[in-house]
Amino acid sequence: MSDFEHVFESPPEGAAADWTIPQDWAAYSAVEHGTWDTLYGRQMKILPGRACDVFLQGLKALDLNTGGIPDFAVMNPKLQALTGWTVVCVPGLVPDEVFFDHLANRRFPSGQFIRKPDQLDYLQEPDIFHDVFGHVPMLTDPDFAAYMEAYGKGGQRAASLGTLQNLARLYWYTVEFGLMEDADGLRIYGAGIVSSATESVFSLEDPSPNRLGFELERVMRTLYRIDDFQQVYFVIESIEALKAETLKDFGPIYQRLIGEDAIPIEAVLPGDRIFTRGTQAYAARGGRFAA
Ligand code: HBI
Ligand code: FE
Repeated sequence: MSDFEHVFESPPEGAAADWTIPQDWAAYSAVEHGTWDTLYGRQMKILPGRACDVFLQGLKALDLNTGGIPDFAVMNPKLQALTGWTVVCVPGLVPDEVFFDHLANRRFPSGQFIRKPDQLDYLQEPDIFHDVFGHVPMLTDPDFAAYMEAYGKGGQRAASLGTLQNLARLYWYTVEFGLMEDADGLRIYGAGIVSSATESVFSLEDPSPNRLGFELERVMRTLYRIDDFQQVYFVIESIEALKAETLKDFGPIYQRLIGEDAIPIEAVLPGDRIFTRGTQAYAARGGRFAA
């Protein structure tokens, strides 16, 4: 059993074998469309100058601000023409192997529901705002599109090798909470950050978290937290460089990782490239949006 309202153990009634459900766009209420507009407007006050160019250009290319929740029948042809990806609806979190199979086939599973008006700032499960606003703009980039497909294929393999936790950390610290260095400084590309008003600012500007150069095996060993702002962000050089890393054979990497201890979240190690050595003051105050 699960605490989350939208998690099921097998496809719920009305879902296909691959867990997809119709978007049923006509059924969203005015309040639900308004929630999208509120969240979209709020992020667009924050993200210029903070989100990376690829994200901002992808958002524009997909035209996700036509009023209310995007209709996938309208959005998907645009995305598919750019990188061959499409977005499908699922009821909520789906089992790992189902998730990986969708990604390996360039289908991004999005929650069908949108958060309630009293959950604008925080919810633990991915809703359509996190999934579409957060993830889909990056999928317009050919290198990022290839990275996500490779992740899906790698997931299928990691599951059979028992190294899923290593791969899940890579996803967490790139796709969800990644930063990138561009000519003007650090920029956000992670979906968990760009879809959060508070973490969009915290991730770049708060003195608390460490900001360290991305190194594949280092990241694969680093623990993470799912319930609060991150204590460490990893900075990639470029999406191309990230893609190149994942085209490596992970087999020998996994072999090395098997004997290694996990790295604590707040650790700064001798080999780390340090952008910011964080004070960790936010976490020390007890976190969870402490003032
Ligand atoms: N399901 N809908 C959905 N979205 C996710 O991001 C997701 C998932 N199932 C599993 C999962 N993520 C992760 O556990 C994998 O990345 C390991
Ligand atoms: Fe996500």
